[in-house]
Amino acid sequence: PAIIRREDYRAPDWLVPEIALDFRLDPAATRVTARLTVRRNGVHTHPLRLDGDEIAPLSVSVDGEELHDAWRMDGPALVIDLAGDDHLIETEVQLSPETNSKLMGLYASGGLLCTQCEAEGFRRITFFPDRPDVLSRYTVRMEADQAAFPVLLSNGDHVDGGELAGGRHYALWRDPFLKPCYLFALVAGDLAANRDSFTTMSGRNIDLGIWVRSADLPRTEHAMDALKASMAWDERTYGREYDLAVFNIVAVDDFNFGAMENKGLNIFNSRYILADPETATDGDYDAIAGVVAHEYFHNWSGNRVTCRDWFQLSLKEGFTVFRDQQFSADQGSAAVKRIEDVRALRAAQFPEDAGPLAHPIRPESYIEITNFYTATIYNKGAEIIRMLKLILGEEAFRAGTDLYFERHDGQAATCEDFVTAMEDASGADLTHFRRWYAQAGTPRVKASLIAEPTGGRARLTLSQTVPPTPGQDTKQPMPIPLRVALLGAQSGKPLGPERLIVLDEAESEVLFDGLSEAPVLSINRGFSAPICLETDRSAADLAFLSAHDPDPFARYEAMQQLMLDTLLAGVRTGTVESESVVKAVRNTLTDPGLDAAFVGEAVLLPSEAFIAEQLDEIDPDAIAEVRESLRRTLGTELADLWQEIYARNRANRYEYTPSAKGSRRLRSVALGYIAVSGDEDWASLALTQYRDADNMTDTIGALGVLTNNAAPEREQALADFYERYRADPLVIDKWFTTQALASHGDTVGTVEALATHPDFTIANPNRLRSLVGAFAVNQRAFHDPSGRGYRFVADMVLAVDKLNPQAAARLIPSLGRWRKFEPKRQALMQAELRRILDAPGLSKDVFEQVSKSLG
Ligand code: B3K
Ligand code: ZN
Repeated sequence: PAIIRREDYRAPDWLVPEIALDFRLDPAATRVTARLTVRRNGVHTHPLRLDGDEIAPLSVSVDGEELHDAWRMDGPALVIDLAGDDHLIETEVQLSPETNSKLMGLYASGGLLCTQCEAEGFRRITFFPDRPDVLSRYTVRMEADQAAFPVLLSNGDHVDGGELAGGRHYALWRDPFLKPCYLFALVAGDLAANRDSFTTMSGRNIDLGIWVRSADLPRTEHAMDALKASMAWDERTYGREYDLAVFNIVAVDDFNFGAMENKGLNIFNSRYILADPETATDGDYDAIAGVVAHEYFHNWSGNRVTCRDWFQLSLKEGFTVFRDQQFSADQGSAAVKRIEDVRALRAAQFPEDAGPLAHPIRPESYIEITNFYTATIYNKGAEIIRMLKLILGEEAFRAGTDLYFERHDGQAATCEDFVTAMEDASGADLTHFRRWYAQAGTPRVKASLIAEPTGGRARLTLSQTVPPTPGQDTKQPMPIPLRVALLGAQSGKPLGPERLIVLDEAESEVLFDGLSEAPVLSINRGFSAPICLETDRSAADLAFLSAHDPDPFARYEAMQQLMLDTLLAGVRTGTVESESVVKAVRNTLTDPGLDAAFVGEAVLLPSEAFIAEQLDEIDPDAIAEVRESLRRTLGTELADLWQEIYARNRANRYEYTPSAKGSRRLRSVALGYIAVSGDEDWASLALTQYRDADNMTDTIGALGVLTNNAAPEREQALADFYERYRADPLVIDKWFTTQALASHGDTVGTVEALATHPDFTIANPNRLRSLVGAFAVNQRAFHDPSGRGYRFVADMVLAVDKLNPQAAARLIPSLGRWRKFEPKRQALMQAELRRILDAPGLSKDVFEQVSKSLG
């Protein structure tokens, strides 16, 4: 397959200022007529080239005359030779939404017809220059059977509609804003709306609608609250006002991604809309608010200002993730949100950056762009924006975003445009900062503080290296902003104000003086840079920071580092020196100044995968054993405390407040420790929590603990859960996931058996992810020494690839990390990757991921 390169970008030969689409909708045979006004762009003699994918033209006409020989197919594309500069092109195609299993283009989901066009799905609907720098004004007419599809939605404003003969009806929508075709959407179906309204800062009234099956209406309140909060927040924080008169959201059950920011008509995976306390966890509630905000924020960062080409994807995604992170931080505990975001970065992005699929946030080439909707583009992209804000300061950053939106409104922009706007607004020189866009790999920073015995002085030495990544052997130093403070070893108080040190050389030194006591180093506070940090701080220093650092993130981080050092030493030596961890955890559990949500995060051990990341050669069993042993020790040594905390945080009636959420979180963490503490009653405690719970957080918290630990109550609870929720697919997804993530027993066998369960299907991306996606990140089970886990996932990849290549390709990265494992597993993993590569008819998606992984 062809490699697309960033350096090959050329402006489009033809522009399409206007497009009128006419859909005669039918699940088996939909007719699409497209009328394109095309205009030659610049002086050239190139023909008009319209992308297509699995579609064939039924007719082609130019300026009202049907053509028979002036067009040709070049592979999937339609090519028309045109003289002159302005023409009207009309094409007609027929689609079969109900057999579209790729879920790209127009497809059917649970009786609805809906679309997904990003990145290159529009070409599956009609012939068009499917690239984000072609911006058009859209008029969309839809016609369908009125009984089956009473609601007809598209982008922009509803301008006309009515009944037609034969039980049919139509609707006409017009979007006044120019947009790239990836933001086109339509939905047809039997839907009901939760309707509300929002008054913008300039006093305009916006009609809001969240469209779902009518039975699901009661589960849309939380999403609606989040939408209104997002609209107000973007006005306050970025001065961004909504621009159309309507904003609609539709929830669909079959969706490749989380959600999609189509102009004025966001389409969501139903898991990011539907929630009530009985069926959604606190984590689900948070994710819903975050995704609703994210898609809403795209209206400016993505839609009003879009991307010139797909290499600029992080321009909209990194920035928008940053904006949704800020929003969520402002809604609840900023410290806990930061901890969660960093944990997600470390779980998904750091391994990606250290493996065969590493790429800069602005990649240089791709085979299939869908493979680049990655944690790097999204989450590392957000960290880059966060660093910009830190370096420039709050005010200059806002001046920069204002300038960016003003300068590029209605345009398809580049990452370079964003950085230039930041420079122009602030006067800063960001020449070196641009390296963050160009270089892949997580920088490693070493920091060492040497206090002089007398004179109140200390010297901080810093050095950085950026590891080689595919295609980039040598790297230049990055500008790394480090928030640094020194704390007094006796008083625990900061010795002077926090400093922002930007390390932009390979090595550097910073002097501190006027220190009134011996200092302890607190560095990369708030995770000010996305790096791996190595310091020579002792266990005592880390324990001290975990108890005294006024920056909550730094406190959490010190504890994590202490735990990690202990665990890594355990893997090396076979014995776990748990004393300082036990003391530090006790200290955290008994500190009256800390809130429950923070404590719940701080006392969790680093994940097996994160421990693995630190090692040159991974033995998953050794890691699991050492981690389990430290977990058991914490359970037993602090048994009374866990019991007391469990009792103290016993929920009363369900409430969705930060403090009630924190209590639920800490209580489930405590239950987990009680289960490994040797307490005889743990299973009945868990079962009682399971039975008495009035919310899904407590229910699944108990079920998870039961599933992880062998007990007869496990089967009982799992069977009960299934019976109770068998009619609710989103909850049954949790039932699959809980078992796929289990850390005890024969998880491989369980997962193989679940794959034959009548409720399992590879056609629905949520269900596929709930079992196979979850299993592939269960480090111990997936890496079962027999290789069965690898074989299972590879079989799934091959089966799914025939239906939905995007979904199949997402399963590759876990196998792709083979180089990091001990030799036996390496060989087994590589063999499965080869077996996939040898399969006939592989998609571009899977081919790219597998060939790069073996590469
Ligand atoms: N922009 C969409 C991503 C769609 C991905 C399609 N492969 C969702 C989002 O990031 O908001
Ligand atoms: Zn996005």
